Amino acid sequence: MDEVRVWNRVLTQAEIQSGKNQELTSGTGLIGRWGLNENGATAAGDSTTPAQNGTLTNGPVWTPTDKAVLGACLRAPIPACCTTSAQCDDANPCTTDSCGANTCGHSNNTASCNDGNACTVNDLCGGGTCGGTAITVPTEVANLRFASDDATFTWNTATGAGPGTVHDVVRGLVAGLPVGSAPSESCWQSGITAASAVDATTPTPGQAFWYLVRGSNSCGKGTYGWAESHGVPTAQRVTTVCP
Ligand SMILES: [Ca+2]
Ligand SMILES: [Ca+2]
Repeated sequence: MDEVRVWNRVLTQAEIQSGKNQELTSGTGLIGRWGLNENGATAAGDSTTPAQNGTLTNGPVWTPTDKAVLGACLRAPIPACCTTSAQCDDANPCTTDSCGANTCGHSNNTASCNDGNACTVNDLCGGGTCGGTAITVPTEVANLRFASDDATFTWNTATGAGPGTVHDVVRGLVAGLPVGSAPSESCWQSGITAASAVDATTPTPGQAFWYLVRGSNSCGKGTYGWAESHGVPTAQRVTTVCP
């Protein structure tokens, strides 16, 4: 038992709800109130005026964890019953949680969020759930070509890969072909956003460089493409020099 109160008037529903988890030491019409916070002895003090203190008999045990704390419920909360907005947290970032008239409310918001899906981007809240725009693992980069300066090369960025797509460029020596077999291969550029690069390095006489580009995004890493024989794709080119 705690917070015993006697009133000389009928309380409104709103008054009952707002005061049920509070310590009320005084109030209009509150003619007796025993907070039972003494922690021992035999007196139960009345906080109203004039005080009519009580006497405890039969040795009642005072339990600290049962003490009412202002504005907080120490017992398991009654579902949808609250005194603060924090008590209404539904663990859903796409709803804004609030407490009004001791009742929890949840309204949908449009906050940025994370839907936990690496194959969606620009995740946003809508209708109480989090979702994003679907992207795919980048397709093969096409049309790798050199400009007339013999140093600048460009390619068509992978379609459907969405914002945030970057590129890896592998360079190797022609003498070290096929792809994936020679120590002369290196991850020449990694994670570049542009669909172009400039390599001013000149191979030694009698040598030539080859280049491969792949797309990469949060959904996955694209392919370096396939070797071809008479226009027919054969084995996929695999090299592990780029992370
Ligand atoms: Ca929420
Ligand atoms: Ca996502």
